[in-house]
Amino acid sequence: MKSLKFIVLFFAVISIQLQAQSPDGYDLWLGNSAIEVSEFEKEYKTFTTSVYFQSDSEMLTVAEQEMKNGLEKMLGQSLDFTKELNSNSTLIVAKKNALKTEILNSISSDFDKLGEEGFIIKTIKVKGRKVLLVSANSDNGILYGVFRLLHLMRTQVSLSEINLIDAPKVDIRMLNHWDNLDRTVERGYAGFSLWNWQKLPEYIDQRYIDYARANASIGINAVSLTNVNANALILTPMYIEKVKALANVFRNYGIKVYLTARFSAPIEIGGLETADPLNASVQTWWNTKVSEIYKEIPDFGGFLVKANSEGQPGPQNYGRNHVDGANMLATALSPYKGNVIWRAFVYSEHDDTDRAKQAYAEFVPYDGRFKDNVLVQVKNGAIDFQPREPFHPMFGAMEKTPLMMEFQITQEYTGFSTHLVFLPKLFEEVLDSDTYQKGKGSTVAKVIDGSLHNNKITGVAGVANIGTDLNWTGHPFAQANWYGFGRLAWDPYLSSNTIADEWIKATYTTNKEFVEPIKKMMLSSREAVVNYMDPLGLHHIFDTGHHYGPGPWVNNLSRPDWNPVYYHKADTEGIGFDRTPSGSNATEQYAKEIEKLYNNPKTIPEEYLLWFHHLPWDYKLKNGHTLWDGIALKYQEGVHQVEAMITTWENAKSFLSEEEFNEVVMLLKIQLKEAKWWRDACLLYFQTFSQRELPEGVEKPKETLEYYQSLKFPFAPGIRPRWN
Ligand code: GCW
Repeated sequence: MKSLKFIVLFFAVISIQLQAQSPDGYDLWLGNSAIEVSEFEKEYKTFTTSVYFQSDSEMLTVAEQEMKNGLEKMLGQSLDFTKELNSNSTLIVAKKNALKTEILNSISSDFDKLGEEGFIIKTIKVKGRKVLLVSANSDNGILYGVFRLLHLMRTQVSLSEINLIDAPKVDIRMLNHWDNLDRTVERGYAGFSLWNWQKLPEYIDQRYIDYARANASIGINAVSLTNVNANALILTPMYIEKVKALANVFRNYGIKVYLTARFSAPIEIGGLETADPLNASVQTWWNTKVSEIYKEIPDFGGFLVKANSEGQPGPQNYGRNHVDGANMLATALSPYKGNVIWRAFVYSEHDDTDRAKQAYAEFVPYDGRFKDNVLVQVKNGAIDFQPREPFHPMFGAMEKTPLMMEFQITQEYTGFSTHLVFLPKLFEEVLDSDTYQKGKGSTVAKVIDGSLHNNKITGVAGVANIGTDLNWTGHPFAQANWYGFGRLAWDPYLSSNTIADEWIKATYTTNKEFVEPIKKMMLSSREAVVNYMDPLGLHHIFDTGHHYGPGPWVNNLSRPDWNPVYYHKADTEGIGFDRTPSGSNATEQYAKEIEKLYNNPKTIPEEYLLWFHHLPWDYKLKNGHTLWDGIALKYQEGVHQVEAMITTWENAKSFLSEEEFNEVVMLLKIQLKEAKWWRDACLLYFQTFSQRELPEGVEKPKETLEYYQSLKFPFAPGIRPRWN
């Protein structure tokens, strides 16, 4: 008997060690390796001597399992969870309604702050003994509390005096997958789509469960499964059954499923002759379709719609407008409390005004006309997910419409999944921007969380960077972008510094010697990509179609606003897009305070300079350099920043397994090569206009401009497939 015990123990230890060493990244930030020599290990063990977990629902059973697995792996011992809450309990995980009065008395007012999804983690005294309590008003809150507690232990935070109350500030915290039914992913760089439509509904891949766990651990509570360049087939019964199978998995993790609705679906799969939103039979078709969906998926979230944008069908095909289209779908969804998320990413081939102005011009007049269950989803900037964009002026202009933020987590314009770019830094910059809509302090975060305008419903969406790659995101550090997105959707006031800190500690180690330099590297990585791709407000100068690499020279596309030359406007005089009153006057879409600041090249923050101004090559920057020299030096700085990232990573080697270390080294080397490629190609091209030498300190390009222009990448990943 004794020897059997020994063998079991021996294998348990081995498996803990393997877990700790598993470097493939599949565990994300949830790797529950045995806690390294931790000053809190004793404390955690004391708190887990007798655990009571209220598990009287499916969701709570899932949460209990998560907790048990996590604790056992971290503490390296098996734990007994008691069925009864008793006087020996050291850790109590239970909803408010299951707590005894003596406990409730000490915390009852806290529950008012929790809403439907918040939780409390608090050490309380029961009869002179310390007890750790995780509580909430709902199952959902408990689930989030469990994940947070495990995170706190994983990142070695003392629990002995903990008093944490946390609740999400945003209602819909959503991933948008741009996944096609053939499993390709538009702008996806991490393999194929997770959704194995052919094997669904019967075959439930473990990945679906682990994906849901990861999302729940950071508070993501909604996913749109399909590409916004939509295929109507997803709304047919065969696919609804498959979607139902996924929804059944996700439900226990508090996640609602949304689908993208192709506006012309009534024609394509319904046999109607029109999709006119004001046509009664079209409305009836959608009503019926929605009721079919809710019959199978009672908590279905609703539709995400890209309409009359980049060739997608929409209400304008019938002389109607966005309000008509969105409200028609909202009418169908509202009996079930479903939502319409209507995208504002529109710019028209028939409109030759500045593309940056078009969404605002089209949507702002509709403020107040959308139904209550419509949210308008706006990209963070007015062009398209560039490494840096000023915040979208719509965020300061629609008081009566819930505006949902759309960030891009997948790195379409920031180096695919080969570049280490920590995007929460970008997200934070946008959320912290002041719209001045209701005076100073009217930040985008306050628009998004509804506090500025008292919105009844709020949301944040991120275009997912997840696929079938073993580590989910391609680049191990791209996991931090998924993580950080979720954290910011939960609390748009979190700092990127805090997020990086949490992620590094949960993913690698809590050792300061590792955490501090790696954090510094992550936090500077976003500025690096801006510098080596789009310094000083340059934008949209990537190559055609696949968007891989530089293409500032491209000028032959059918629509002017698809050509990079439209955006940089380089000529022998200078460079930049004049969006002041002497140009397109896009600045007038911002509040007066910003307009004034931005109209003047001397007062605009220089990171936006060429976004709003066309300036001579000899224009003097704040640091005394001419514009030409300044651009060149920024490109060079970006390259140096990547070199510094490599050094940082090399110095961290002793904390990493061979595999973990090498994987990132190889990726950083590609990043360096591509940073140089961007620098050289852009500078050689712009030099044909500036006619000036490269300043001292900027490396001479190794190739000619013609060489860079000749590069072709017909098989670059993430390329747009045929849409229908
Ligand atoms: O940036 C562009 C992308 C398209 C995408 C579009 C959008 C889904 O290049 O691939 O289409 O934005 O956001 O609709």
